[in-house]
Amino acid sequence: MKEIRHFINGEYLGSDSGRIFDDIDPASGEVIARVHEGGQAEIDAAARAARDALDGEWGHMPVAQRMELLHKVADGINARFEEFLIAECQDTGKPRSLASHIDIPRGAANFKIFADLVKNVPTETFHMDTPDGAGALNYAVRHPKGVIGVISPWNLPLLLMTWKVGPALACGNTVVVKPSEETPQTTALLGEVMNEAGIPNGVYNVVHGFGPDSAGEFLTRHSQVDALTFTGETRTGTAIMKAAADGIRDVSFELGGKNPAIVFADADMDKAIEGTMRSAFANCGQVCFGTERVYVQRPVFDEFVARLKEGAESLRMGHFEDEGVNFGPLISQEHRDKVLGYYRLAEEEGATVVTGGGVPDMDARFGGGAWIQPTIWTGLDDDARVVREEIFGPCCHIRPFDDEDEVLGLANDTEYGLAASVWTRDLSRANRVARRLEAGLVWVNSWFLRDLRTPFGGSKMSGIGREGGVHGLEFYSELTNVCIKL
Ligand code: NAD
Ligand code: 6OD
Repeated sequence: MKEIRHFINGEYLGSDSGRIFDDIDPASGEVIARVHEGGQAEIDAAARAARDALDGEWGHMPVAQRMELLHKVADGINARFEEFLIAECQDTGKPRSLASHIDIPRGAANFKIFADLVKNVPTETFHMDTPDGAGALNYAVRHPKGVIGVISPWNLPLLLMTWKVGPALACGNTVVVKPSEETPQTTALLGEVMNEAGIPNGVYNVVHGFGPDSAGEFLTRHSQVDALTFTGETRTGTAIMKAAADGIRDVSFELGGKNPAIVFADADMDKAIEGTMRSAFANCGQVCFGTERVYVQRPVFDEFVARLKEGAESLRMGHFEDEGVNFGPLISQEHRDKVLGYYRLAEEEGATVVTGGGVPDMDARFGGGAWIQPTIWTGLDDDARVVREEIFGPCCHIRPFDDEDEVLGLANDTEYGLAASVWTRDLSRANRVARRLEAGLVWVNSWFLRDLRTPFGGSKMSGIGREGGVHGLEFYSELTNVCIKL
């Protein structure tokens, strides 16, 4: 049985407490690995290593050399692509096609893109007039913020962790990562790549464990951690923000969503169906900016519902290695219980179940797996809990609308503000609607089309701050303004 240890100061270490937990294959329910659970001692050691690395070689390394090392990390992930792929698919159950097109290549790209960006970002300068006529020159200097605590979720484990670690290291920080307890493998494997690439000890540290009263909470409370970046549930974000208040530490949060898709009658229907299929069902619906509310203009409502149903029923469930599979299990039995609770609630709230609504029949090898049917509902009231609360499963509710103002009111009537997609051939309308949507990301005639140089994040309860491109630099670095009297 595989054993997964912490990665601290360049070494794989067990826990002082000897506490171990299971890493479960969500497709079968079998134990894949045994994981060391970190406590205060491991977080102390990791934070100390990260602080020492800042004061040592890494902190004094010329920028060009740092960037060269980050390119080597990306190359190292690509060189071990298959190993990362299998580890990610085992931990999450996601289809190989998804991990090989998105998770692993993006995991590598996150190091190159941010290294190149930091190398090329200009410095702000202002010349100012002074009474003596000689003037003064102002310029801003960027410094790393220090030790960054990174807390990541299970849905896109390598991608979402490196999306934070890439820019953090590019800006010269060091990190202590607490990956999700559900998906420890790729974060652990990345330690080997860091060593192979020649990243100095203590720059990248990993402590495994849970959230409350475990490695996650201890990391958020540690006095040597200068800032916290977190992706996960809004409720967890609240707890982390309270912890960060001690020491007035900065936070960057990517949280939950209840994202709308708006389909106008003039949309290219094939593309709208294909895009909504992906946004509702890809990764078994476990994508933060996935669609759970679909608004379709009345003239095409019936056609849209019928075609999305047909699409959902044609998804092929199975093991990530099986030919043609494009739909995996949910992450865990616990999460399936939560999603099935919403499936039952939808019926209690009066939904028409267009398709799905339960658990599929799977063959014996998947007996203990967290399988669930892709599900579509219609007919719910706008204040139904199923329409208002994030479910994070492969499901959506479809509702008809008549005009632009009405649909904007419906789409914005949520406490979340992460993402939306708009389907129409009328680009003036697309622009008008996109600008009035209360969301950090709006896709027009597309979904999950991501350029890493663009700002990413949510408004309202979906997050604080923007990462991506130069926007991440604001979080991952401190600015000093130097004013020279000439
Ligand atoms: P989660 O909040 O339960 O856990 C995320 C991480 O936080 C895990 O590593 C967990 O161990 C840790 N954690 C939990 N409680 C903690 C605490 N009190 N202190 C410190 N750490 C703690 O989220 P999840 O179940 O892993 O992921 C699903 C959620 O994440 C969904 O709500 C989804 O919308 C959200 N998400 C958002 C984005 C985004 O970019 N906005 C991306 C992916 C997932
Ligand atoms: O693509 C990204 O950069 C990103 N942060 C994706 C988030 C997906 C959430 O599930």
